[in-house]
Amino acid sequence: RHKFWETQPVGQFRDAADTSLPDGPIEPPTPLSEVRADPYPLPAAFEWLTCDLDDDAFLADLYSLLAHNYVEDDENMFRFNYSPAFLRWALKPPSFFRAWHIGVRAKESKKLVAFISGVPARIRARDDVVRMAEINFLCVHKKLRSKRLAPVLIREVTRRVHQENIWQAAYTAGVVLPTPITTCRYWHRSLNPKKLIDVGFSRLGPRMTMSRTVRLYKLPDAPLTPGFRRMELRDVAAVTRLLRAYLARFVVAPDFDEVDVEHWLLPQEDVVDSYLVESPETHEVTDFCSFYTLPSSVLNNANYATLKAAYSYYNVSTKTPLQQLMNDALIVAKQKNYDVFNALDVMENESFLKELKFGPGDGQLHYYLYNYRIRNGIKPSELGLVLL
Ligand code: YNC
Ligand code: MG
Repeated sequence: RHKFWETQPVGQFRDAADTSLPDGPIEPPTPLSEVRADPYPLPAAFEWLTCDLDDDAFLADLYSLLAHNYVEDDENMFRFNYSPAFLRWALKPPSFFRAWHIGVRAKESKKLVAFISGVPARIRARDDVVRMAEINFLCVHKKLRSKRLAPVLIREVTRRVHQENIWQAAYTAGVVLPTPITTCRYWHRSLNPKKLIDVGFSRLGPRMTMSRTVRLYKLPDAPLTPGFRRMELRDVAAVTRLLRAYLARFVVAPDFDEVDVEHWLLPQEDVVDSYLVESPETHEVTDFCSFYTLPSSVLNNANYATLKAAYSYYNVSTKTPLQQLMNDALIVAKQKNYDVFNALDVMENESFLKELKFGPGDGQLHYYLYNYRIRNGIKPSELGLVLL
């Protein structure tokens, strides 16, 4: 039973067998004049806060709320530790709406106790390019859990998205809700196996010694593909062309233009890294790979406080085989001192995961669309969308 989700325009489990329901929007837009004008009520001790990510004091409060209360693994050994610079990048893309950065604070202490955010995106489902909100960073302080605050946050962000005449959204969650469009798995490639074993992220394989394990995951010191280099501002047009042509192959994918690519893919230290292959002969950009930086706090370990993790983002191969390109991505991540490189089984990632010594993780990541039905769902390999 989902008391809240059963009231929302999302694919309902009970409709799964109904073949008469068409793909596309579940409900039509309502006239803007009918969108509720006032914020939803909060319990009396709390108030809404429209956040200013340019204010370093607010950003520090948001960082700290998430660092202490955001997503943990099933065994509560690790917690995501999004950096302040990452949060600014994730929440301020081109044409972002400040009203979609929504905090809840205690009236008396002014302490930030909950948060939810949306950012605008154009997402294509089959041949329908839809303006959507990408919803992320839903967080309620541990001391306020199970009091039905999350549905209030979700309704409030929905109201503010509707005020911009946007009626669809995309989001991911580790929990099962009505109804995933697809369910993905994370795969992990050890870069620093000794530390990963020490903190309990991975275990020494059967009949493996530490020195054999270190040797197994060893990588060359520098990328192998001639012409492999960091992406620069001058590459935005070429990368946009490569990426648009590639993402057209997937059933659900973002519709990126050059402005989006400059924001989401131009490298920013310890936030997002992008590399490409420029042909040494023709100077044509033929291949592209990228990853974002999301450390995890290591809870309760005497030796280490954080794991430095790289997450595979968008990759396009036209000349360099994808496996060779991703091997170079692993090499630069190792050079930059990441402990682990993670990738979902989306797009064509399955084609390199096993060969490059990624191992399957235990958590699943479910992808959802709000007010948009895709009747039989899609396979992870049909998904061209990576949310942060
Ligand atoms: C979740 N992750 O099922 P029912 S992901 C959505 N996403 O409702 P309460 C969730 N809904 O089942 P708590 C959810 N987790 O009764 C729970 N729910 O219908 C639903 N964790 O609310 C749940 N961050 O306040 C139930 O639960 C109802 O106090 C229960 O709060 C939940 O960012 C939460 O994992 C997640 O901070 C805030 O546990 C809290 O437990 C927490 O009693 C750690 O809520 C951090 C964490 C979630 C990360 C993410 C994506 C969120 C998407 C939200 C949905 C967006 C819909 C589209 C809106 C725009 C539409 C337009 C147009
Ligand atoms: Mg609650």
